[in-house]
Amino acid sequence: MNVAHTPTFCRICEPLCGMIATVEDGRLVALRPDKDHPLSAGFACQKGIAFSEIVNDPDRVTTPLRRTADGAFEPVGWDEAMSDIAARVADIHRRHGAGALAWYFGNPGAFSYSHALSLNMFTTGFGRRFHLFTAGSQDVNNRFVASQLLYGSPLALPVPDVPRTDLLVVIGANPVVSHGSVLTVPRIRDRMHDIVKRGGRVLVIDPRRTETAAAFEWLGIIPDGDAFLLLSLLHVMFGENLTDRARLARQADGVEWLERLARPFSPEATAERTGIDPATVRSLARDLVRTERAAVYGRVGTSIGENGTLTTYLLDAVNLVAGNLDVPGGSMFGRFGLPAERWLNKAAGAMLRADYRRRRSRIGGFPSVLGSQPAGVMAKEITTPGPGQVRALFVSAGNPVLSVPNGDELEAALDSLELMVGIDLYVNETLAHCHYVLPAASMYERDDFPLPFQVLQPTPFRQATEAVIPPVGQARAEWEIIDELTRRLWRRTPALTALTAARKALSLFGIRLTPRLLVDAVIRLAEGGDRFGLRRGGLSFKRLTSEHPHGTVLAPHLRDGVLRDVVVYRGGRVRLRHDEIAEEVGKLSRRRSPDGYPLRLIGMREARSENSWMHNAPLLMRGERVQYARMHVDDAAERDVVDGDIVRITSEHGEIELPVLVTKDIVAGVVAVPHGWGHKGTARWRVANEAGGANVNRLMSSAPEDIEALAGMARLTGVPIRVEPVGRRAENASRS
Ligand SMILES: Nc1nc2c(c(=O)[nH]1)N[C@H]1C(S)=C(S)[C@@H](COP(=O)(O)OP(=O)(O)OC[C@H]3O[C@@H](n4cnc5c(=O)[nH]c(N)nc54)[C@H](O)[C@@H]3O)O[C@H]1N2
Ligand SMILES: Nc1nc2c(c(=O)[nH]1)N[C@H]1C(S)=C(S)[C@@H](COP(=O)(O)OP(=O)(O)OC[C@H]3O[C@@H](n4cnc5c(=O)[nH]c(N)nc54)[C@H](O)[C@@H]3O)O[C@H]1N2
Ligand code: SF4
Ligand SMILES: [Mo]
Repeated sequence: MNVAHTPTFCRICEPLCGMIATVEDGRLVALRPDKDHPLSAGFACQKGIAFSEIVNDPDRVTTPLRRTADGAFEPVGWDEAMSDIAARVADIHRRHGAGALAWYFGNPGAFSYSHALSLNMFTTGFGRRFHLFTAGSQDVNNRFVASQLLYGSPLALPVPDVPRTDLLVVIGANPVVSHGSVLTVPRIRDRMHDIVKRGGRVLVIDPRRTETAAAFEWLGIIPDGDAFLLLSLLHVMFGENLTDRARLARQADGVEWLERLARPFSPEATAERTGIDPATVRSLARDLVRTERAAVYGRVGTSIGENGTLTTYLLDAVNLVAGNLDVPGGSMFGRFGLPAERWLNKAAGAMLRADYRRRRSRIGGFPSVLGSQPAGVMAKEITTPGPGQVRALFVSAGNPVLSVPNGDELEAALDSLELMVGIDLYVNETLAHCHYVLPAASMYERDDFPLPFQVLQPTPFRQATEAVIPPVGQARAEWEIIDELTRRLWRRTPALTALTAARKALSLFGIRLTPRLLVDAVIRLAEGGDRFGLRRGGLSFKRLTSEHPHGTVLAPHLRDGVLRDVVVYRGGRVRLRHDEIAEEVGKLSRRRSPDGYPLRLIGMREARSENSWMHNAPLLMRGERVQYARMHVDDAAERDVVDGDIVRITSEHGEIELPVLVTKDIVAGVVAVPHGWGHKGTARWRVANEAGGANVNRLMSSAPEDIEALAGMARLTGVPIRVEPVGRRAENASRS
């Protein structure tokens, strides 16, 4: 038997932990944490280790599948599938134009440079009318829009300097479970404990006493109260004259405007909206300014509320005003270190800003964020007649039926499509509606370089990997599928024709225009790269995999004082004043609380789930895991509910039933329910289907007026609900 132990890295979530893959005769049989990885240093979580079960899952799709008349799937050859798909796309395009075509790009797609780059070229080829939807409108798109407003580019993303900070304020994130997001810090839990060990603090502001809050300090907050809290922090920093005004004037324009904006929001005035004692807010404001190295960090919890772009803007504003932006231990910017990076940022920023202003979604008129539209309106884009109505939809690496608001509406809409094609490891709840399901190579079956995460690392680090095993069955990497589709459709648009011509021209010189060629160029031109031979011993994709299989640290820390390079506005100064922001602040006082829904729903992530897609791995489902709704003891007592009882949770938009766990570790009036459950995919997702549970997003609204205006983000937290008991559960509740 041929056995190899190959260093590589996990790409389920953002720390990208180093892994050793045990490969026997071309089969991935085990994964273990890589002790020689400079940063993850022998850490991997349960999901990462269980991934060999996903690779070898008997329920996995390993041949192309075609839906038959009776709704079942039958295997079909690649060529037959691709020629029918291409013919049908061509036909729909000829009859209705590019506005009839759409693609939903899910979360795991962001972890594959080749998938992301090839899709980008493909959709660009079809022009501005092509509909691109991504998981970003349920996750992070307001982070991009806040950056665009403040720094002039959606790609300027600040990260907390976790290795050096002495006060980390975590708002609406749970890194002990999530392992960090829009922030690549392997072993983040240990790194946070280091802060405390060196005499610092980690304060977690969250409606639930999360696993992170329990390990550090917890400050409870009323869901969606963050904008009020952050405005109050600014109010105190300005009002008590804590800020270094000379420094602020050097870094930003519009400081007086921001000061006026925050003036009405004293901690006393906002206490009712945050549930936080004014004295606590005042002392936090002072600490943030007076602690030499302090940073405020927010994530999903601050993004998916009613005014997430405003909240995200305010997180950065607090860091700026406290003197914590672009300084060691504060909120810092990573860079690729490309030649002329400032110029490239400027060009990209200007292009994306223009796209944001010009390109609007047909339904709801939402601006385009990195070329995408809100997935919340995808169902209506499919069902609303007129030019631009979606008739053909591709879904790669996504499960929007479970991940976007109002999955029922989306499911019904999917059945009206002329063509639906999925590219995935599984036939999930969404792909069950496809005409064709194409088998994707998993992360260990493709080469990789984590392109978007390079600038999100407080410790600049590079690692690349070749495929560890060949694709299982007939699976293919997404870029190859997209490449093949392009080859079959190249006469459709001038841009695709040009792409194909460029490809042919290069092939004359023996060069294949692939995503690999592009990413290799980025590695070689970026910091530490070989600059195509100009820098001896520098990095390339090849050199990374052959000479640094465990990865290599480029520098111990990020450089500070780079604001002028990162901000693409004239003078490199942060721009605080925006009418859009003032409008969002105006909306805060007009928030609606419907009668009859006294409680607020929030989400939570679980250590052994990854959104909707790892519930078929037996290792992760051990101990009969159950999806629970967690509610406060007082709220439970009031409704005569005890542990294990089944309750009905009703919002204005839908209802679900779940067993309850009663807890003191949540702010009273709040109920927490994890998303990604409620599986009912095809018979293939056997373990997941048996796990039961409910799709919490049935409670969420997909009405355009409920979608956040500036970034098209779904509202998935702070949703008004009521809870009533419907029955006792026979067996004892087991904690998941
Ligand atoms: N184990 C595991 N890890 C994951 C994932 C997973 O599903 N499972 N998913 C991955 C993905 S796709 C992402 S984007 C990241 C997300 O990474 P995180 O954002 O760190 O993870 P969440 O658990 O979503 O954290 C959001 C927190 O916000 C809190 N919250 C909810 N509403 C509010 C509010 O109004 N205000 C405040 N202050 N807090 C609020 C919630 O209680 C929760 O603790 O995690 C990634 N990692
Ligand atoms: N209520 C509520 N809803 C939420 C959230 C929340 O906090 N609360 N979080 C939101 C967030 S942050 C996110 S990111 C979204 C996620 O939403 P989606 O991205 O729509 O869904 P996932 O559940 O991540 O499904 C990923 C799919 O990709 C497949 N897959 C895995 N690896 C690969 C691969 O290499 N190639 C291909 N082609 N397929 C692959 C999996 O089998 C799975 O079917 O959910 C969002 N929805
Ligand atoms: S924390 Fe777990 S899932 Fe995330 S990268 Fe590391 S091993 Fe993979
Ligand atoms: Mo996400």
